[in-house]
Amino acid sequence: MKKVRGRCSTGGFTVLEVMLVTSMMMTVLATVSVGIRAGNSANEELRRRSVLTAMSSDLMDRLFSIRFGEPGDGEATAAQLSELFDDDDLLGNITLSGMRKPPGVPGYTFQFANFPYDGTWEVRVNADLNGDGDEDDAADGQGGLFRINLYYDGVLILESMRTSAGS
Ligand SMILES: [Ca+2]
Ligand SMILES: [Ca+2]
Repeated sequence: MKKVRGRCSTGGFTVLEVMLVTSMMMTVLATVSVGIRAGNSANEELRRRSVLTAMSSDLMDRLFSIRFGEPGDGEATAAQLSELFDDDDLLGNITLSGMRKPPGVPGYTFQFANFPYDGTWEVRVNADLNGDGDEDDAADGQGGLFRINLYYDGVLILESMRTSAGS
C-alpha cells in the first residue's frame, strides 16, 4: 500500500488532510460571503422601494391638494410645475386639469436635488380610466374624473383617481 507523503513529523495532520480542510473552509467562506452580499443588496432594494413609496405618496398628496380646475385650463407652465414640486409647502396656482395630457403622451418629468436617488419622476394625468389608451370609452372620465399615474424611471410606482366633485 502506498504511503501518503508529507505527514508532519509531530504526528499531526497530513498535507492532504490540511488541503482538504482548507478547501472545505474556503467553500464555506465563499458561500457565506455570497449570502451576505445577496442579503445586503436585498436590504438596499427594500430601502429604495420604501423611499420611492414614501416620495410617491407625498407627490400624490400634492396632486390631491391643488385645485381640480376646469377643462379649459391652460397647459401647466414650467414655473407652476416648479412651485408644485419644489421643496417648500407652497403648491402655487396650478390645476390638475392644466396637467392633463392625452393618453400615451409622456407626462411631466422632474428630479429632486435632495433625493437619495438620481432617477426621473414622471406624472401623467388623463381621463383614460380603463387604461386602454384612449379617453373615448363610456367608462372614461370625460373631464370630471382623472387617472393620476406616478412613474419613477419609467416604472409605475403609484396610481390613483381623482374626481372634480368637492373641489
Ligand atoms: Ca412649492
Ligand atoms: Ca379608455
